[in-house]
Amino acid sequence: MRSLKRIGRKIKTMNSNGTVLKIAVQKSGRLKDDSLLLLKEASIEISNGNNQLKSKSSNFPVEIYFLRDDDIPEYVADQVADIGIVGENIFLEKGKKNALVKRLGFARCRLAIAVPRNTKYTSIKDLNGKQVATSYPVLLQNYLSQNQVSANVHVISGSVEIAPSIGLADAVCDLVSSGSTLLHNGLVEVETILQSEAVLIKNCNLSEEKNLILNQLIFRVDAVLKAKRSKYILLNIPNVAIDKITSIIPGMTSPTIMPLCREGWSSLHSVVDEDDFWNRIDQLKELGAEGILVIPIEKMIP
Ligand code: PRT
Ligand code: ZN
Repeated sequence: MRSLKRIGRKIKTMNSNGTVLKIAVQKSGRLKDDSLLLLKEASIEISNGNNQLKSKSSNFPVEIYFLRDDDIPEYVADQVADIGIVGENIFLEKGKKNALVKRLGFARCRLAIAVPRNTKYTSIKDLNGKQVATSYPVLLQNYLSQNQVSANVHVISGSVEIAPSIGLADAVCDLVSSGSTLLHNGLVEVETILQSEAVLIKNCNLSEEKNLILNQLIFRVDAVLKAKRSKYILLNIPNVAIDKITSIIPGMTSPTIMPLCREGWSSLHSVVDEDDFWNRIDQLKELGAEGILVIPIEKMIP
């Protein structure tokens, strides 16, 4: 691994030159709180007063710019900001020459086509010659073209879901998370164009100094995201099952095993992935594990 100490020393030197990485974050809306929380969990302190446009971290060489999410890709492309946190939907729709650095696991949603409940819909071909309202004309048009469908795309900036009921469109293409907005407007989802979540994007021409700061930021973000996906687990196991249980929950390197006062039993500590957590717990119980404790992890550094 490239020496983090060396990177840290280099950043300190650069910091004395005043190099800071400029991060664009949504000013208000669905992405803002989780974006700032992620930075906080990465131990980056930021003061965020009301109506503040810019804020400098007191303990890491970054400056935060609070902007509308739609503008972030352009500001990053123009190097007003060096990196930004936006929905993948906006990153792809805006089509700027930025790079996707990392998926961040929050603000999950999908871009979907929906039609009125009473519409007979069998396939995307049914949209030939129809009007589709959306705030995502680029992504919609790409999808229609890929499917050789020729529809009229109506660009609307908000409340897309009411377009069919006021006679403005036959279908909509909008973001969906719980699906309740579509339901309330008598629409049903028929096509998924994109699965989206918040992403970290960067300008492709960052200086070496800025890339070094970015690498350290990514290192911290990785530790936070990995910890969120994992749980620390403590359990009592019969010694005869140690080998089998170790193969089920191998942990980061290998589990810690300590003898219990109870003859023939040990305590085992390990780390499990959130995704297949319950499946593994069932297997552990079948092998005789008892007294299972599960603890959240704050940071995980391999
Ligand atoms: O003011 P600014 O331009 O910065 O913000 P905005 O109002 O354009 O965006 P905002 O805050 O609403 O959303 C920011 C990002 O959050 C989006 O670009 C997506 O990446 C992500 N996201 C996640 C969502 C949703 N979920 C979502 N459900 N963005 C919008 N919605 C809307 C959707 O447009 C529809 O109106 O919520 C409604 C559907 O929600 P459900 O739960 O009823 O399905
Ligand atoms: Zn927006």
